[in-house]
Amino acid sequence: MQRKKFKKLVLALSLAFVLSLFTGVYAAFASICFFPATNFAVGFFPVGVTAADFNNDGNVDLAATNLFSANVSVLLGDGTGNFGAATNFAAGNGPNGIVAADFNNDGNVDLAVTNQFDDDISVLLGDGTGSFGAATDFVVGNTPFAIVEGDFNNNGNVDLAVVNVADDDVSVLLGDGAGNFGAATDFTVGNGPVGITTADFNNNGNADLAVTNLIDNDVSVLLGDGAGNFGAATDFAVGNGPLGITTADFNNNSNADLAVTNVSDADVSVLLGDGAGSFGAATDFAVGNFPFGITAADFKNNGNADLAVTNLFGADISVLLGDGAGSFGAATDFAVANGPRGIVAADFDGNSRLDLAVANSGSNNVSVLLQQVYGCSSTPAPAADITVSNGNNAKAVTMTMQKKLYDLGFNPGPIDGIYGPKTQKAVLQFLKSQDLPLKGM
Ligand SMILES: [Ca+2]
Ligand SMILES: [Ca+2]
Ligand SMILES: [Ca+2]
Ligand SMILES: [Ca+2]
Repeated sequence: MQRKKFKKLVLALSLAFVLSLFTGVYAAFASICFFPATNFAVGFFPVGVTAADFNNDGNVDLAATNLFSANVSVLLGDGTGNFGAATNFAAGNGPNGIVAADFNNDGNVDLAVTNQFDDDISVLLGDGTGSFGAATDFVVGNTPFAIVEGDFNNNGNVDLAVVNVADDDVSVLLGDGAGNFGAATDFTVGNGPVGITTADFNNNGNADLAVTNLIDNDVSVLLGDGAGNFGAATDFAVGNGPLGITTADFNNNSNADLAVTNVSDADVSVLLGDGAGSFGAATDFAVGNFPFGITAADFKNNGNADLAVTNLFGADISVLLGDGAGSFGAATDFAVANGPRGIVAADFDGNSRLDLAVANSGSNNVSVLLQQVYGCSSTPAPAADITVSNGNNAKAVTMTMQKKLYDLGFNPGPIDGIYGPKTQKAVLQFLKSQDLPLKGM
């Protein structure tokens, strides 16, 4: 009897505690904050960055291309947002774009980088311990810049597509699933292609390509035929100096959309897709000085895709929260180091909130920015007065808590008002993610 009473009390206290934290979270929901950047040294002039688990320990790792040291730096994550010292693996001359995927279907993540000064790409096969074999190079066009991976011929093997700045085309290389790639097939785009992304823009099950043309101030969209070929480019106007490009569904209508950084306009152009391969007129959203890299991710875990942009001359990044209708709120800027270019979103500290990593070309390091779950407060909000002492409203309160846990990405089991093992587990995971004491639970 005593024990039962004690358990009830503990539950009541726990509920009050957890709900007060949620109050704090929701009060700050309209904003986003990251803890100050932690910088990790890499090679000379890092430009590209990608994230994946290279040593199969469940923690997200980083890889960055060092343009002037002809190598790739790999930093293994410890799952708390920290990274070990960089290990460097040789690539070609001028490694720039980088992509991580499993090219030889052995379950270990591999890397491919564009060698801007060699007119080829280097493929480095991962061994699953965080190490990589010697690079194998495959010829592409003149001055390859950005790179994407996808299955362009629908055979289950990862393929690659690269923009060649000096050739005004895209090289597509089909993978054999054993780590090798066939000869490049080139597809014409606009003038000065620098950025590339892939999605199924016409909803026919075949991957398509979209490319930023820096000189033409537009985006070329090439529809894939599912056999590794692409149709003629259709161009869509954006702002001045389009460079970075990413894709996501910004208005939640299941059609892939595009977002592009315009370096000369200090803004981002968003183009909403019609699901048939066409796009509406660009809507522009202001960001920082010389916006370069861009990534789309749902930072708020609210189902709406957001954007994060590196501002090359601003030494900062701009984050724009999406409203799920294709529009974005005002940019919030976060300091990084000098010359930020590549950017990638991933959950580095395992709290189900997406963080960011940025390659700082002028500082020879990578900035890691961990997202604050409490919005812009570094400490939890003070406890709110929520009373569940009599048990009268415990069910409703528990249901509210379960729903909020669910919304935040923790699985509380059925939202039924019953504080069962699954709900308790979710509460514990939530508390742990906040570095909060588990005493009394
Ligand atoms: Ca790892
Ligand atoms: Ca592999
Ligand atoms: Ca398609
Ligand atoms: Ca859409």
